[in-house]
This record gives sequence, C-alpha cells and structure tokens, in this order.
Amino acid sequence: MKKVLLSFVVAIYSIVVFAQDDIILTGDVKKLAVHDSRLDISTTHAFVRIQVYSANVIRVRMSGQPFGDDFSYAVIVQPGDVDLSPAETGAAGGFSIAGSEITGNTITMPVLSTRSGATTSLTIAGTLTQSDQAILFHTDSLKVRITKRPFSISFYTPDDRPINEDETGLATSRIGTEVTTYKHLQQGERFIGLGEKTGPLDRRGKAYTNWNSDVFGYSVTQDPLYSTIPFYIGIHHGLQYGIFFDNSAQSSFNFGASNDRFSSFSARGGEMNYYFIYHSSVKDIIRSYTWLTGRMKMPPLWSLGYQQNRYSYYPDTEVYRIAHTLREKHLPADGITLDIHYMDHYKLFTWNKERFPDPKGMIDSLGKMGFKLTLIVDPGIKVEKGYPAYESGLQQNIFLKYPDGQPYTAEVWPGWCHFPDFTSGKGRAWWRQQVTGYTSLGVAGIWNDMNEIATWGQATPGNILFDYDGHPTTHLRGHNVFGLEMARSSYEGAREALQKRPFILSRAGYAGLQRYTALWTGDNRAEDDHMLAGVRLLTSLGLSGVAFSAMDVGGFTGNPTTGLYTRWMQLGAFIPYFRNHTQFNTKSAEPWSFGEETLDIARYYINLRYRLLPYLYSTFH
Ligand code: NBV
Repeated sequence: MKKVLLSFVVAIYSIVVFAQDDIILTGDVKKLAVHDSRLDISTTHAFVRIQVYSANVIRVRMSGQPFGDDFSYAVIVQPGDVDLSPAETGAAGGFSIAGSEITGNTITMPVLSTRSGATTSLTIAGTLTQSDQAILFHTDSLKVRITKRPFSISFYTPDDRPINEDETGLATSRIGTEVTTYKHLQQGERFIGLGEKTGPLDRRGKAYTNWNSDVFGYSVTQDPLYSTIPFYIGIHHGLQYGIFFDNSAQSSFNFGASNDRFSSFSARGGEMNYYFIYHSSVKDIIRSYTWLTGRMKMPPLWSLGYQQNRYSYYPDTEVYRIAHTLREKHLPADGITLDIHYMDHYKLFTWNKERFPDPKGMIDSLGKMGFKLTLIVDPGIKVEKGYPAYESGLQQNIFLKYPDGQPYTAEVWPGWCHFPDFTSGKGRAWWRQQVTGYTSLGVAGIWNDMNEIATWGQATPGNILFDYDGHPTTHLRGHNVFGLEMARSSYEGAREALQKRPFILSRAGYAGLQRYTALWTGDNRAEDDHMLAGVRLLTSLGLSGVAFSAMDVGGFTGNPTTGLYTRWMQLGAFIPYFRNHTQFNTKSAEPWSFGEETLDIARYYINLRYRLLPYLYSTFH
C-alpha cells in the first residue's frame, strides 16, 4: 500500500516539477478572461497577461507562477495614461476592452478609448474575436493575434502585414529560472538600440548581455559596458517596432547571432515582461518608449556649455589656475569638475582640508568667474569608527546586507566599504540628506561614478539582498538598477536642496535613467577608434531614450596624439554633454596643452558650441 502511494506521489510530482535542464514550453491556451483592457490567459505551463497600454503599446507578461506584485523601476505610466508630450503624433490615449469572462467560442466586444486630458478627444474602436485556433483583437494602430495550440503572440498592421511574430514552435520558454522569447527573424530585418552597446548601430547577427560592468579601458567590441537599456527597435519591409524587455536581472539579446531563425531576448530570472510598440516612424517608437519610461527634465543651461575635467584637479590653487587660464585664453567654459582627490582619503562626504581648506569660498569665487562646480561621488562608504557617514548609515540601517544580516563589505578607493541600498526608500532618503552637505556649499552638479557596483575583484556576491522597494530580492535583480537608483537619489537630493535644476551624471543605469541623469561612456581610450566608437555609443543611447550623453573627449586612458585630440575637441562641440577628461598620470589635456594651432581650433569649436547653445537648449526642450 505504502509503495503504491509512493509511486502515486512520484507520478504527480513528475507532472508539475521539471528538472533544471528541461525546456518548458508555454503550451496550449486553456482559459481566457478579459478585464477592461487586459487579457488573462492560462496555458499548459504559464500564466499570460496581455495589457493594452495605448493604441500603439501592448504589454506581454508571462510567468510560470501566478503573477506577483507588478513593480518596475523603469515604467512610470499606467494603462490608459495619456501622453501629453507636445509633439505626440498618431493615436494614443485611454483604452478599455469592455467585457468579462469569455464563455462561448466566439465573442465580439467593443474596444473603447477616450483621450481624456488631451486637447482633442479620440475614440479607438476595435473588436476581440475568438475561434478554435486563435484570439484576435485590434486597436486603431495594430492587430494582435494569439494562437491557441500552442500559445504564441504576433502583431500585424491594420492591413495585415506582419510587424513582429513569435517564432512558431519556439515562442516563449523557460530553462530553469531563465526565460526567453523567440521572435521570427523577418527577411532583411535590422535591429538598432539597446543603449550603450559597442559595434555597428545595425545589430543584426550580434548578441549582447546586460550586466552593468566596470570596464576600465574597454575595447571597442567589448560587451557589456556600464549600463543596461533592454530596449531595441526592429526594422523590416518599411515597418518598425520597438520591444522593451523590462526585467532587471541579467539579460541577453540575440539578433540572429549563430542562427538564421530568430531574434530573442531572455533573462536569468523573473518574468517574461515586455512592451511591444508600433508606429510608422522610429521617432514615434522612441516617443512611446519614453512615454513609458519617462523623459529627462530640462538640464540647466550651464551644463550644456563646455566642462573642464581631469582625474584630478587639486589642490584649490590648481582649480583656480585652470579657471583663470580658461578665461585668459578666451575659452568659453561653464563647468569645472572635481574627481576623487577632493575627499579626505576618498571618504565620501568629506573634504581634504589641506587641499581644499575653504570649499565654500572656492565655489563662490569660481561662481563669480562664471563656473559651476560638479563633484564626483562613489557609492562605497568607508567602514571606519567615528566617520559620520559610516556611523549614520549603520544607525539608520541603510547598507546592503547578506541574508544573515551582516552588512556587505567590499574594497574600493577608501578601503573596505559598505554600500547603501539605493533600492530602499530609507537608503535613498539617507543619501538625499548626505548630498545636502555638498549643495549647501553651492555644488551644482553630482557625478555618480563606480555605481555598477565597482569594487576591487569585480565580483559582487549573488547572495547580497536588495530591498527592491518592498519586493526583496537578490543581487541578480538588484545589480542593474543599483546605479539608476543612486543617480535618482542624487538627483532628488540635489533638486530639493538647491530648489533649482541640478546637473547629474552617472556611469551606470537602467532603462528610465534619463529621468534623473545624463550618462557618459566611462573609461574609453585615447585612440582613434574610440572616438568613432563613442559616436556610435552616443547615437545608440539616443535611439534608446537617453538624449543627454557624453564620452570623455580626448580619451580617458593613455595620451592622444595632437591630431586625435584636435579632432575630438571639434567633435565635442556636438556632443550633448561636452566635457574634456583624462586619467590620473596622463599628460595635461586642457585645450592649451597641445600647442597654439590646436588651441585656436579648440577655441573656434567651443565658440561654435556656444553660438549653438540657444538652439541646443531649445532642442532639449
Ligand atoms: O574617480 C576616478 C575615475 C574617474 O576619473 C573616471 O571618469 C571613472 O570612469 N574613476 C572611473 C575611478 C577609476 C579609474 C581608474
């Protein structure tokens, strides 16, 4: 009897439990329910939720388990929210599929929408029908077809041209905790976007990983770099669509690399969760993507002027020398940046009193000369008894921890450090408070470095816990949003304290980072191909919702030739955030360091930049 019972239990168990290396396909549609603008589908092995966000934006969410809380660091709108962007074109707006549980085989239901809040009111009419094989519905802008045996989802134009189709037979599947969606590779299909990715802008035939990484002196083909934007645009047959895969775990994208069948996107954990966007232009696709993930605030005008950097200008007399020389040589400039040597032994929120005895006085004097000061900040807080940031961080319990409650400790510039959990409200509040120590002195810009997190060893353990704003999780999902939330904390702290627009720069980030910060492409090299690679990186960032971007003009590692430096300064005049920067121990890289001819050319181009400023500022708006 016992034996029979045991084999019964084993048999049941083997139905629902899969081995780690089994591929679990989605299976067939078993049940469909419609709630307002949402379809809930159960299949053999998954729960599927399809949510209409607007006539052009459809979200697809899939999980092996019933859906948990819906939470995102990237998406800031709800279904039906209206995009009030002044230049919005085409159909958009509130949307609802009226109806309830589907009982019969074929059901027709009205799809209604009102563009409440917008100046014009717009009605989207559509239908949802169901047959043995498929479920169909459409908005004003696109048609959606869901096959039932097995489940797959595809998108078509109103006149039935395929825009994007699940690859038949593969669609979405899981292997262990990894989830992947496979899309049919359309004939001649090209792919652009994905943020800060090296290589050609056309990403066909390539594969990429998203895992924010500190990549000092990276190569021009290296992947991943510092930030993660899992959004791309596919183009074929004169059509284009966007896919934003909102999953902050380590993810990978394949655009027909090592196969001729599909493009795919997968994450090492969490749900399949993507937004499909369709418009008749790339520009409108980006507009819908930034409707979802937010747009940047107007940057302060001064941050669009020329910025002088190096690792590092110190002591204060050196900062004055740079400021005076810029003025003497008639080089327009608005910003000077201090790198890590302003701190006392690299301890965050401190000043080295010998090098900078009077920070406020210095910032005031620079202000009188027309310069704003930007300071670098790193996330590592030195473990040192009596150091105020450490003591208050401990006391307010804001540091990242292991599961046994011990704070995570790793080594970086100041020595052994703890790291604030920027994914917790109290971690961000603590940081905002710390930042006021800078803004009260007149600091106008905050430069967030090392926020991948970068530590000596570059291998943050997987068992570090993140609050994830009340959705506790491990490093796998917390890693890629750490930099985003640090930049957010700096932005919010400085904005509130200054009561004016601060300038924020970050090295790491996740989709939506444009709401808080500009992004620069980290430690490039003073080599020709890096100048060109930088153009591609910034262009790709622009295609991925990040308009305010930068590369180190002149190159960070190594010394540029005079020719390269000169060209780079010319190019810099057209880079959204125009800063000249170079590493510790390299040759001077100020515009006067490469001879008179280069100085004249640099001056000409910086002046050109200033002549364009009103236009650039308006364009930002
Ligand atoms: O803070 C020093 C540098 C900084 O100048 C650079 O721009 C960052 O990308 N920082 C990295 C730390 C390490 C550099 C070797």
